[in-house]
Amino acid sequence: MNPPKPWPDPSPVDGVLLSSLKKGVVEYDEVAIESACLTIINRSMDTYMAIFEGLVAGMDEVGRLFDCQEYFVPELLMCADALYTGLNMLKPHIKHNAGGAKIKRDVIIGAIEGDIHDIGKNMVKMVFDTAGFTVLDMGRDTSIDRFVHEAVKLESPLILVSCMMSTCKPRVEKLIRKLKKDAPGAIIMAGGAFIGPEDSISMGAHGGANNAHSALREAIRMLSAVNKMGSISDEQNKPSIP
Ligand code: B12
Repeated sequence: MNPPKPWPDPSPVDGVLLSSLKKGVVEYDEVAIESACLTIINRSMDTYMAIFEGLVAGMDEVGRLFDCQEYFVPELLMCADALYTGLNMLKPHIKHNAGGAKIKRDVIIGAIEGDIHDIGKNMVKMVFDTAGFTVLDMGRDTSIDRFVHEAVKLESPLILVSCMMSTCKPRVEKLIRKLKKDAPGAIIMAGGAFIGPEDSISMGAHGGANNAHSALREAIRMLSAVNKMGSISDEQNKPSIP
């Protein structure tokens, strides 16, 4: 069963606008996206929902078209540009919610060395930003040394590693080993196309998640446990959310 979405079901009119965003990404139609975004903003619609149910849903469809060889890399690049056009318009209108559990809120995030995919990483970043975390974004193709350097400097932050390429997974495992040695107080989560919560844990991380919202929930659960216990034990080191 999918975890509940953090927004109510859209109204029929909202649904039409979400479909326009989705179609705009799939058809890399930046003009259509701009026009739908303007209407969404003018209607004071939930822009957070619009990003996930419209733009990200469109990119999921693009992934499917790539898998069945209807789309190739040039289309992917244009779809990504279209998605970012919408994201840049909608992001400033997201309502922030910094309330909730009293926990340390320093996060570092990056896509692992060799991986230039950054849409998923940026979605995860946005969700943590919106929840009041201070996020240091190291971007894509981030070296192991940079991850470790920032983790040590920030003293036990939450570390989020994004990896979309199966060929980069061994590098994520190497990074996790190094982080556990050099920044032992940090909580580490890995995620991406081929890294679900169980994979992340079997690679040595403390937790993982299949999407940005679950990542936030899981991170808050682990950070709260650390707050209570002082460190995260193997027993707590289990994903609670699919
Ligand atoms: C768009 C895309 C591209 C774009 C990326 C644009 C950009 N700025 O990111 C471009 C065209 C550049 C690209 C390039 C390539 N790509 Co590409 N790409 C994709 C595609 C279609 C969609 C990815 C995406 O953005 N999804 C939408 C976002 C929102 O979802 P997401 O990334 O999965 O993120 C969510 C979760 O995974 C999770 N998450 C993500 N990070 C993290 C981190 C943590 C800590 C947690 C908890 C969760 C989490 O939360 C996110 C939000 O909910 C995927 C297919 C797919 N189905 O994933 C292929 C895919 C990832 N690409 C693939 C490949 C092979 C390539 C290329 C090698 C192609 C080529 N021949 O050149 C190059 C890679 C170059 C490199 N060195 O990295 C393969 C990888 C296969 C594999 N076995 O590794 C895929 C899976 C396609 C496929 N089915 O073959 N790609």
